[in-house]
Amino acid sequence: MTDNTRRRFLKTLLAGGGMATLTGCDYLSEKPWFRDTLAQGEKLSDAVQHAITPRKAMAREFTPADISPSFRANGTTDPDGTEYRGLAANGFRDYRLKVGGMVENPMTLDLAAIRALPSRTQITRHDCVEGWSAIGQWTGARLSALVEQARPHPDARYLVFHCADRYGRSDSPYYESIDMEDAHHPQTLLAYELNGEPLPIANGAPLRLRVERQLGYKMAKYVMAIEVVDRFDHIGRGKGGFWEDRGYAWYAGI
Ligand SMILES: Nc1nc2c(c(=O)[nH]1)N[C@H]1C(S)=C(S)[C@@H](COP(=O)(O)O)O[C@H]1N2
Ligand SMILES: [Mo]
Repeated sequence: MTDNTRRRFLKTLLAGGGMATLTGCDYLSEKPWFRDTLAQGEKLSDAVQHAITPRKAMAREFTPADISPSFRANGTTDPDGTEYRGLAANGFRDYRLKVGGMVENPMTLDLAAIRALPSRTQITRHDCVEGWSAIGQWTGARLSALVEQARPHPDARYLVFHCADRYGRSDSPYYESIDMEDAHHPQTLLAYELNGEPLPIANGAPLRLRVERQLGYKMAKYVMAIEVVDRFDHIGRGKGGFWEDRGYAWYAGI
């Protein structure tokens, strides 16, 4: 195949609902010509990126011996809002996670209810876009279990995570979003423990997202509410997340 044919092939996939053809099919990423095309830095749409990345694959997991001596904290490390301060002062006893938007069953859950959900523990590497990584052990509720309880409408597409903090001096709270496929990935957690201890405030207490196959900025800390939506162009500045609104990619696959 010549470069031009390849390019036309990709365009046809994009135009013709090619997602359906590719979904669940990873063979393309194994073809050298296709990898070359990627390496040339072609501007592929998120849809094609998603289709060729084996999204259902598991992120690498590590052993206890690999855990970083200290897990670096980044971004907000101590939210200063009065509501959050009050919750923290009381050991998050009054914390409630709200789950709403396009769901049949809106929910308000305290930490006991979240801890009662099916859980998972995993040792993974966190990669920040700024160029550092840390390995930690995360325990949390499987997001898929929570989503199933909430019963999303059939046309719901994304989960938006609304956080307690305003990063830096921003006038808008931190937020993030992921799609239903990542929400159902077995390693996607609402984590409440780091290295076997309750999640420290610096790392997002009482609850933070782990979406292990993406970069650190996707992993919303201080999650207060989850909104199920079919689009996010009306939230924040419309790009699906605090850093996305400031130029970062929405899909930050690693
Ligand atoms: N609410 C909130 N979540 C956030 C951030 C933030 O500033 N506020 N920073 C993000 C970034 S850039 C990274 S790398 C990770 C850092 O997580 P850590 O503090 O546990 O290392 O949190 C992400 N989630
Ligand atoms: Mo980051």
